[in-house]
Amino acid sequence: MGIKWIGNLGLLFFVSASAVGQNPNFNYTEAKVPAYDLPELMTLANGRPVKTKRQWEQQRRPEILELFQEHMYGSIPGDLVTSVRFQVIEQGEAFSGLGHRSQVRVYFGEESNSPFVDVLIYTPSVAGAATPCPLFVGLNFMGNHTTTPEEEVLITESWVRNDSRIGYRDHKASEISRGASAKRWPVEMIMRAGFGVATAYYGDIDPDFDDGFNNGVHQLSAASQTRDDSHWGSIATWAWGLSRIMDYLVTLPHVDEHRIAVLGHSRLGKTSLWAGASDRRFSLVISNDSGCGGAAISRRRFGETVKRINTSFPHWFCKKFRQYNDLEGELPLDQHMLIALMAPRPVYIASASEDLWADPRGEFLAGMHAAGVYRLFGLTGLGTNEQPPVNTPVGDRIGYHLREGKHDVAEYDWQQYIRFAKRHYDAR
Ligand code: GTR
Repeated sequence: MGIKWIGNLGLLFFVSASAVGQNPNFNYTEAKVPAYDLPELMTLANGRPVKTKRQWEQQRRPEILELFQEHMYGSIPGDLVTSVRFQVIEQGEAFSGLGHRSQVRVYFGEESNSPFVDVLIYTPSVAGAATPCPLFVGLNFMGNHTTTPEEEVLITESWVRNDSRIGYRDHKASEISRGASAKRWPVEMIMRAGFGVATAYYGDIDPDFDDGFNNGVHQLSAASQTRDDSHWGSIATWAWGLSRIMDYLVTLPHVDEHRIAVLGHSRLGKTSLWAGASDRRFSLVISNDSGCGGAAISRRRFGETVKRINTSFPHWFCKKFRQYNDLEGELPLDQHMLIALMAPRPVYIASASEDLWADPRGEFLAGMHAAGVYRLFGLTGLGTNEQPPVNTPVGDRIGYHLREGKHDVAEYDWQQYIRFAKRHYDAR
């Protein structure tokens, strides 16, 4: 806590926690984390212990998946129309021959006016790159053209958040934002490492505002628009969109369908975790600073809380999740169970030291408490119960690092994801 003297107004006031840019009305002190008991990961609803892979796969895993569907992310409405079709819109050589670029429209439906998501795909043609190649796929926040300087990349016509710094007005994207988030998508570095990368704008799937659930993929389901207590929120729609993108990626001869990793940052890290839990075709799952509703243990009430996230973003989760505002202890689940749903696949959890809002320690602990399931498979999870210091990656089948710095996706993060993915994919 600091004290600030405001010139000759003679006013003294307190500036708390803002040294790290955090909301001062929330807890950032480890000593103030309430005592809590996590729901048992390795005990069936009928009270029996889970002792075999088979019990996990056939009983406990489906139980946990259902808990997350019912109480948190929501379930896919039964009347959702699920057909997809694909159209290649543009392709060519990328980054002076380093790789190949293609832009593909994935339509959610047969009709010409079906909603669609545009997917930008880069695959490497550098010497030594394997064909078919492993690939990272993840959604982006501002449109595909912001992830790259390449001028062929289409500008989204979907709703965007207004932002005068990048010329986003009247919820329309602009040319001046081209490449604005390229630092988060080091495509050249990724391709040099032998990986492909695919991305799509999350707002193509479902615009990120509380809009009564009429647009995006909600048009494909009448039930989705009236929303039962347990029908999906936006995070689940984005995750579903990632699976439809996956439907296309697995058709590509130059991409290895068994080596496709899903990743996401922040709200899109919550999304990559839910996508990985719901769709096991994603063979490796990465959460970058996903925080509350992602990798962080909700019961810790450290930084962002369940009540706060449901209040600021009432459209992200199912309505039932609101019942747990200020009542995290009543949740029949916590986020270590979400991490466990990835097993036995490799999963990576990344935090940043100044990102207290996302509760780095809570993110580490979720990985730690998921280890029991990996042990069933004869695998080591994090392999440690100590959160490591900054810039010191740890872990075996569950990877973790605490990057020094802010809430962001940095080159350092990507270096670790590439290293982790290489280690697991090359071992096959
Ligand atoms: C914040 C939100 C976080 C995180 C972040 C983001 O406002 O509180 O849960 O999702 O947005 O997605 O950038």
